[in-house]
Amino acid sequence: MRRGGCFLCLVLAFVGCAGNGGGHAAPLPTSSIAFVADRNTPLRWTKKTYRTEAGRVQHRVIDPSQGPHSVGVEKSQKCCKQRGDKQFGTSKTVSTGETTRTVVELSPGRHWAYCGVDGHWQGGMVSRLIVK
Ligand SMILES: [Cu+2]
Repeated sequence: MRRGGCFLCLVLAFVGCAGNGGGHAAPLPTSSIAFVADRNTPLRWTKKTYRTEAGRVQHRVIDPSQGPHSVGVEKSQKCCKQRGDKQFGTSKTVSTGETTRTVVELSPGRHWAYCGVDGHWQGGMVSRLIVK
């Protein structure tokens, strides 16, 4: 019963945090980027370079193309996923016609936005992400 009670407390605390009314609610994103998979050229984002402000950045992955995509962000000299590259997480993978949103905390610097689906970043689905 004691364990159950604690579990319920955790659930309530989580629900409390989910609303925007509480002082401990997660801050809203300060900026957002729309990463659109190019519908004309396979394995490309529509922009070679994306720019955003530092802070909590919402990434939207929009997929009007054939095939699944996701977006991962890293800070490194050379993309992608090499030893020592600082990763900022990867979004859910979306299929044609779908959109997904994810929020990451970014500090100023030169980053990469790559598709996390196997073979996609290797095939060139990598763009620059400049954070000011
Ligand atoms: Cu992809």
